[in-house]
Amino acid sequence: MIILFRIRRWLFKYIYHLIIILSLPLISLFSYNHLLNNHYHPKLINYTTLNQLYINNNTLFDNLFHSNKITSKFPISERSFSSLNDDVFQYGCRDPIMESSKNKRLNAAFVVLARNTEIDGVILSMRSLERRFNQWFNYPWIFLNDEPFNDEFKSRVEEVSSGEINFGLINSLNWHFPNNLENSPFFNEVVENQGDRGIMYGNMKSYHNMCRFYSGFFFEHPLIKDLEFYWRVEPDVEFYCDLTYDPFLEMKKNNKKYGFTITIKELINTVPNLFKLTNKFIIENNIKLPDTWSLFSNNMKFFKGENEINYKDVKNLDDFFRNLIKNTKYNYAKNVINNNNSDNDKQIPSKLLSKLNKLIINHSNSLPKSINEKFNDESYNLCHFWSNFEIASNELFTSPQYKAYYKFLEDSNGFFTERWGDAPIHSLAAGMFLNLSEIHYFRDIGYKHSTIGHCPYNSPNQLPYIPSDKFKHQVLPQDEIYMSEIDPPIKNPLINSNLGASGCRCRCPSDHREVENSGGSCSSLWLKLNDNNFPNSNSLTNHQLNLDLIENWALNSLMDWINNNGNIDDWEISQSERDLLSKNVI
Ligand SMILES: Nc1nc2c(ncn2[C@@H]2O[C@H](COP(=O)(O)OP(=O)(O)OP(=O)(O)O)[C@@H](O)[C@H]2O)c(=O)[nH]1
Ligand SMILES: *[C@@H]1O[C@H](CO)[C@@H](O)[C@H](O)[C@H]1NC(C)=O
Ligand SMILES: *[C@@H]1O[C@H](CO)[C@@H](O)[C@H](O)[C@H]1NC(C)=O
Ligand SMILES: *[C@@H]1O[C@H](CO)[C@@H](O)[C@H](O)[C@H]1NC(C)=O
Ligand SMILES: *[C@@H]1O[C@H](CO)[C@@H](O)[C@H](O)[C@H]1NC(C)=O
Ligand SMILES: *[C@@H]1O[C@H](CO)[C@@H](O)[C@H](O)[C@H]1NC(C)=O
Ligand SMILES: [Mg+2]
Repeated sequence: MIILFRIRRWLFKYIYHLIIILSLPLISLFSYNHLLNNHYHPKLINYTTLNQLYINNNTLFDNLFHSNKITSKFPISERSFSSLNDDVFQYGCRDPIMESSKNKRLNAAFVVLARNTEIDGVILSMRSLERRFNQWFNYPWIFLNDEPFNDEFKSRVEEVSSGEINFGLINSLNWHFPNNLENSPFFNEVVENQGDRGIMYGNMKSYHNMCRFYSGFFFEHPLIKDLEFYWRVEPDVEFYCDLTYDPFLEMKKNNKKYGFTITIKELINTVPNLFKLTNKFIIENNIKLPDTWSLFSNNMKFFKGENEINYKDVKNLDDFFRNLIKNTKYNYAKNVINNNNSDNDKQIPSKLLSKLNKLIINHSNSLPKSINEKFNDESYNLCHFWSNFEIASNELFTSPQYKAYYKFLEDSNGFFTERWGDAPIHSLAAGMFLNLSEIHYFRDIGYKHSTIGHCPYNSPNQLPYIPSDKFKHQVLPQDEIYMSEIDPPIKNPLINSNLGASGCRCRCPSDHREVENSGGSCSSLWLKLNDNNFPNSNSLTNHQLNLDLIENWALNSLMDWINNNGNIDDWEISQSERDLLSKNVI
């Protein structure tokens, strides 16, 4: 049974990562470079044109931001993320020995939830993090488990850590669902059923326990509850760059409450009702949403009309008109076919009829999945911060508002009837309770979990590596040799200023595929929302589009076209008509 679970789990994981990798765009920056040299190189591009990205005309912001020309010329990984809201704390290296002697450690620690069996993975993560950061800063490690840690686990982590070590047992009440639930046939059936439906980790009871624990309880554990900040670490993760300053200290100085390195889209079948419920919570508690909310929601408030759901992915005016044309053809087909009864005097030519039927089939295939139903004119865009790396303020989660949110979710039973990850829950909480400037993208931290990774370009500002006296040198000699050679720092100052190259002594794997450039990434949305010129949310929601009126106008225009023997495929909305519509209604 266990083996079966493992295989299934492995398969889900494999497929999931395959999907994300396949969605990497074709712009491969590294396609031939890595054959010549094992280092990671950015392509040399004339970045002067990047200045054109700075836009003063708000109405055009999305048009320009999403224009294919710009995105294909400048992959997300080659853009600077610096803005008034957020920027990396350090471009390149500081002297970590000086940093750690000059500043006192904060009340902060690493938090690792793990099983005894995962000791090898835990050691790999610890070696990497000790070598890259903690040898100079000596923050404590806290290990949590639902069972007592064995002696092997305890002694092996001791060999690697330069900081204090603490082991904590998780209260069974916080790990397990309430007894009457967890042992009920209903519980077992819905959990088993998630496996049958192919939901990743859906039928693993322990995975549900883990996600629920990380959503509702870890921050209250006696070893955690008094920490100011924590850094969450998982087994088998790797860090690609040296971190030569204290991230907790910088978070505090800059009033940051939540830090991430990777933001991607969640699998929808794990969270079909999470967003709807969250919206209900927002309404019931009258929560005033900060700018961060836009990072997680498809807002359809702009489009008012019967078919507004069909416009949920519209990003700009061109997109809007493309959708309008598609939907008008569909509306026309639907009308014609519904009226095709015997006493209709006009017979529809069979060729047109089959075309219309195809249109209808195509349309229903492209309809948004009903699983992600909209609520309050919004739906979840599935973005979330990957919580396997998290540097955050514990206060965010011990706050009464977060606790109320957790209780609301717990009462809905979604932690077992669905397979909510703690990542989307932490993220939606950040979306409700933090503004964008309180969130930090640790873009300078190179990080890999499973097959997904982020690795920054090296800044010109490099310093030699000097190990600390406290370093326990548990890194394998060949790894130390590998790390001693760093990726060539960006030399061209023109490139440097636009690229935001921030890495300190990074060495990215030669086959590294940057998650920022993948289709499943939410980095571009983060970049857009944080742009200094991004219009504030009020100016976006004050306008509404009367879709019914526009669709009706378009349908009449199409019918005129066809009555004048126009071919349905050729029907377009002319520029002057577009201008008219934009002027009158938008
Ligand atoms: N003690 C304990 N820890 C667990 C259990 N299940 C998961 N964890 C830990 O919870 C964290 C997340 O679990 P993972 O299995 O890595 O989940 P994931 O990161 O979504 O999936 P992977 O892609 O397999 O890494 C890891 O630190 C695990 O060690 C459990 O049953 N007991
Ligand atoms: C980069 O492009 C700008 C504008 O097109 C041009 O003026 C400049 O000479 C170019 N720089 C280089 C190094 O090619
Ligand atoms: C913004 O763009 C629109 C459309 O191109 C243009 O009509 C308008 O004058 C521009 N406004 C400003 C302030 O540049
Ligand atoms: C429309 O009517 C014609 C003639 O009665 C019939 O052959 C055809 O199958 C009908 N099409 C639909 C979609 O009902
Ligand atoms: C339906 O979709 C297919 C594949 O995307 C496309 O080739 C075809 O032209 C579409 N048909 C119509 C009538 O839109
Ligand atoms: C974000 O929140 C902090 C803390 O509440 C506040 O000090 C800051 O002014 C806010 N910034 C914006 C842009 O709203
Ligand atoms: Mg993991």
